[in-house]
Amino acid sequence: MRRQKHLITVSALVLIVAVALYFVLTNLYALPLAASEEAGPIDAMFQAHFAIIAFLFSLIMVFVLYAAVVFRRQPGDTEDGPHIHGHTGLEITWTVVPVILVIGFAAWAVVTLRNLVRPDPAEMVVKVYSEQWRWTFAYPEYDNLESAELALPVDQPIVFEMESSDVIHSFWVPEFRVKQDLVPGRKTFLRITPTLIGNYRLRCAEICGNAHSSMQAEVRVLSAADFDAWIDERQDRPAFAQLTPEERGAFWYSNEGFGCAGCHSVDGSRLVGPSWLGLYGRTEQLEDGATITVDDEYIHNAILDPAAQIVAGYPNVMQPIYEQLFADKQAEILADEGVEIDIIADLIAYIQTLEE
Ligand code: HEC
Ligand SMILES: [Cu+2]
Repeated sequence: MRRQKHLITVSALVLIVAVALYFVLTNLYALPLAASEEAGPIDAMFQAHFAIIAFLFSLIMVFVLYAAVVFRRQPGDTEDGPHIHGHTGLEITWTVVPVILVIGFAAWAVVTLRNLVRPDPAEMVVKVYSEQWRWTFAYPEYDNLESAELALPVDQPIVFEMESSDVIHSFWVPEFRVKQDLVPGRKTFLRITPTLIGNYRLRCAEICGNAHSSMQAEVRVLSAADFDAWIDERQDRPAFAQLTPEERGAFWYSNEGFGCAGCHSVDGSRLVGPSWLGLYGRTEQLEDGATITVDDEYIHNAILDPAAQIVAGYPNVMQPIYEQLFADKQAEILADEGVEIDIIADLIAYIQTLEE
């Protein structure tokens, strides 16, 4: 009779603590907004894990604490406790039940993964290129249009074809849940169907060097009409030859151009690198103790050979990649528009407009 009373009390306690713990866990580890079709099945697995973790933790802790408190040694009790030689039924139960659970979860995971990677006949290809430390996207269905921000039409299945030109990076938008590494020398794929219009952020999820934390990109999920407008706007961009050097400089600076904006602000605030506000003509303290005045030549060198002169107080993380990138772009414009453009001169013209 007494035994039954203990059992009922413990069972009730286990249940109450498990339910309470489940609520604490799911609120403590609240999952981000779910913005893709893939998020549904993954979140369901998370919730099931939380439920089982809460139950098992409660089962063990309640038994241990209950026994320690209720069956503690009474004052004056000097007897040994009864000798117990195990319980075969119990041992079989606590072996078989977890085995079934683990196999069940494994089967569930395999089925979920297979569904997540299955090609969809209606999917749109978006290419993803990663390098230390920036993302570039290309849309083969729209003349290979290139962009530094990722725009996606809502409810459209997407397959990302991903490549890395240096080290391992990882494509991760928490709201889409799924994540995939980009591995140099091979192509990797990731499939998502965005379901919620909004702005998100892509973060590299593989530590990939000094400026890993700044390897991010804007992700915009748009309605079909807004996505078409986004494409049109980019395809109908005025010819570079028709812009002034300052306008071109501002474009090169932006994330649609060469992404200097990721590390340099134009409003005086400090990002990874120094702000460009009031840069031209400024007296700059270099790491080696020298002082210089910022002029055309200094900017030229700062871009082409960033490691040669480091601004004091800043990390040496700017990559020596721009000479090649600029040369390629200039050749492309020459071929398209028949004009020679000097991207560094454009950038200098733009920087000169940023007076304090
Ligand atoms: C990954 C971050 C990053 C990116 C992207 C980046 N820079 Fe920098 N840049 C820095 C850092 C950090 C410094 C300061 C350290 C140094 O001098 O190398 C710097 C310094 C400079 C300087 C010297 C500034 C001064 O105050 O003396 C210039 C000019 C410059 N960058 C131009 C550019 C241009 C143009 C681009 C785009 C084509 C660009 N940077 C892209 C991080 C970056
Ligand atoms: Cu990275």
